[in-house]
Amino acid sequence: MSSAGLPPLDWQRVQGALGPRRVVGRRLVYLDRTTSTNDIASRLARDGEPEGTVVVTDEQSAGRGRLGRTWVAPPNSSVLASVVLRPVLPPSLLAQLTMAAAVAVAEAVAKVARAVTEIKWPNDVLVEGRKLAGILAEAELAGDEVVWTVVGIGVNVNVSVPELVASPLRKGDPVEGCEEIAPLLDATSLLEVCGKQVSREDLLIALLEGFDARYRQLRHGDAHAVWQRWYALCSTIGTRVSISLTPGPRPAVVGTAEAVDSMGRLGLRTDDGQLCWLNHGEVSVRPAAL
Ligand code: BT5
Repeated sequence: MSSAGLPPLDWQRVQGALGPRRVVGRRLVYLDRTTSTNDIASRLARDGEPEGTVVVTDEQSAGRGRLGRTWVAPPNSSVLASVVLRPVLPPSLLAQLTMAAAVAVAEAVAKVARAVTEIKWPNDVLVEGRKLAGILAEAELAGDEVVWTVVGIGVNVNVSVPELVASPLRKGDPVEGCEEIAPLLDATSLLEVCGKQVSREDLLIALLEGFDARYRQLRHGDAHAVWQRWYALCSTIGTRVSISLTPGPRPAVVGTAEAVDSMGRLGLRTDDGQLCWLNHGEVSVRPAAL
């Protein structure tokens, strides 16, 4: 099982399958190679791009995760997409977009690959505890308003774990690169899960259709429906977790994840009985020993 020799994305097929009466996927911008789809989508958004445009690529030279981390994907192996949105939401509710995207990934994977996924707070989609997909939302704010937001989604499709581990990490940053290899050993892909290649086009079409439906729910004031579906898929609630507050060498907070509210904050019951509300921008989560 290898990603060598995989064909480029048939983006015309994706474009043709997306009907005109939608928001997400209204326009598709395909690049065979780029730095990061989030970079391109942010630049388009800054230049006034209407919402719904999706930037997709087959290869990123500087794919990003949160907190300056790297996202790796061998060429032609993955779904790498960023959606420009202009939501009428206060910045405190931006996590709802990440939730909508995570639900769309989970449902697209169920539909196209018949695989059961779970969501790890705040933004990972896992299969049997292994990371299949990640979401990176970035936004420009003006005071209390969101000017634009870009929701970047990466899904490991036709790639094996050894190939992910062997993928070049960010150039010129070997120390951070090494620290980022260990989590890749806990990654998975649809190739690994299904034992055969999965159509990236079918997955991307289902993903964009699902994201469009969820985004419409948010626009029509039905954030509760998105949150409810997300909550049902989330495997973090009820588990013991260790949360490191980053950046900086502050000690981890350990407790039981008790709830996630509509702002996407995790309610952590610490061992002294206090309930702390943690914002997803500040933490990384690991399972904790009992
Ligand atoms: C994420 O960050 O999970 C968000 C990833 C978003 C990637 C998409 S791809 C399209 C768009 N353009 C971009 O440049 N980014 C978005 P975070 O939770 O910080 O996870 C990053 C960590 O996951 C890294 O430190 C690695 O350890 C690990 N990782 C990197 N690549 C991975 C992969 N392909 N599969 C699983 N884990 C990976």
